Amino acid sequence: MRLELALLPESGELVEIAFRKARKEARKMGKQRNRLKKAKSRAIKKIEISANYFNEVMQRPATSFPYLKKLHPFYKELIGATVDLDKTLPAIKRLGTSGKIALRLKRQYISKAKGLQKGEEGKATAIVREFYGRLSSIAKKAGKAIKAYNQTVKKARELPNVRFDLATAIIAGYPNTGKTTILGRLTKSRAKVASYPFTTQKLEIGYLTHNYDSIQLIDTPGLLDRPLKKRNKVERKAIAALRHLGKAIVFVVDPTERCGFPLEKQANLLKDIKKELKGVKVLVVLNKADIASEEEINAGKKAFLKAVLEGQGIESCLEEKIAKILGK
Ligand SMILES: Nc1nc2c(ncn2[C@@H]2O[C@H](COP(=O)(O)OP(=O)(O)O)[C@@H](O)[C@H]2O)c(=O)[nH]1
Ligand SMILES: [Mg+2]
Repeated sequence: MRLELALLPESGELVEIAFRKARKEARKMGKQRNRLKKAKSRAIKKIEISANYFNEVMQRPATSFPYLKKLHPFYKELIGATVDLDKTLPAIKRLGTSGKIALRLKRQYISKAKGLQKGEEGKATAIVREFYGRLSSIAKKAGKAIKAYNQTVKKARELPNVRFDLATAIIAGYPNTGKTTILGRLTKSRAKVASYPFTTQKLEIGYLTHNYDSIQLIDTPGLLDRPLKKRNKVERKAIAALRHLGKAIVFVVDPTERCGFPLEKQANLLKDIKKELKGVKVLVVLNKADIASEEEINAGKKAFLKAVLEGQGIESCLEEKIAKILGK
């Protein structure tokens, strides 16, 4: 399962929270008759609480660092489609350093407060104010790194929940060729929809059991359903990420061309996908065989050698063939 990554407060909000916590803790302190002691201990408390909180927040991203670094290559590439992971990791380091700077300042200002003499009670507030100013400026300088980290977190939270332990085939083909229908038929359940960390694309995921083995089938509407040259950079990166996910492509063809795309176009799309996802195995399915004429089926077989016939009510061996190309 994926870890829930937390967003960091933006720099202004972060110091606001730190100051509020400090004020609250200082108010809780017991009564103190001695004016100097009282002023000193409150100032020290405020400095301590605010700095410690600030540092604790700044170290949080480092805890998620191993998670981000060890992401499955599919996720890494998917996040990488919209966020520069190479910039996120230095940002995390930068935040950790800011936290440490705050701790160093804390020690410095606490000793300033400790050094106050009788008659200097009024200076305690000034010391705290000065410390707060320094903390604000550290936070401000870290603002960019906070934003960079939060952006990565947002993308990581949107990652589709797929399983990497299962043999996986990806369904492709022009719209209306019958991909969703086939997914539903094979997996006998409504596909689970998983969002993508960009645009409106969603993955549709189904599972089938073959000889006690689970197989994951993933439909990628909006990605593998039109020519490569029509896709933007982000989409191309997402397609590249699919390489890490599936060993095989189930390419759905509509030989009746009722989907609105001639066979030639459908064949070109397959060529396109093969070029982009080098090395994946491909199983071509001639769908809608129940309504296709003999002529249409023959044309389909000619355009796609070794294709499997599939259609509503047709005794098909699609499951068997998918399992076979996945080596199951
Ligand atoms: N006759 C027939 N129609 C089909 C078959 N598979 C899908 N369809 C129809 O084709 C249309 C598009 O199907 P859909 O699964 O949504 O295609 P997708 O866009 O590739 O996911 C729908 O109206 C389906 O009912 C099939 O095997 N036989
Ligand atoms: Mg569909």
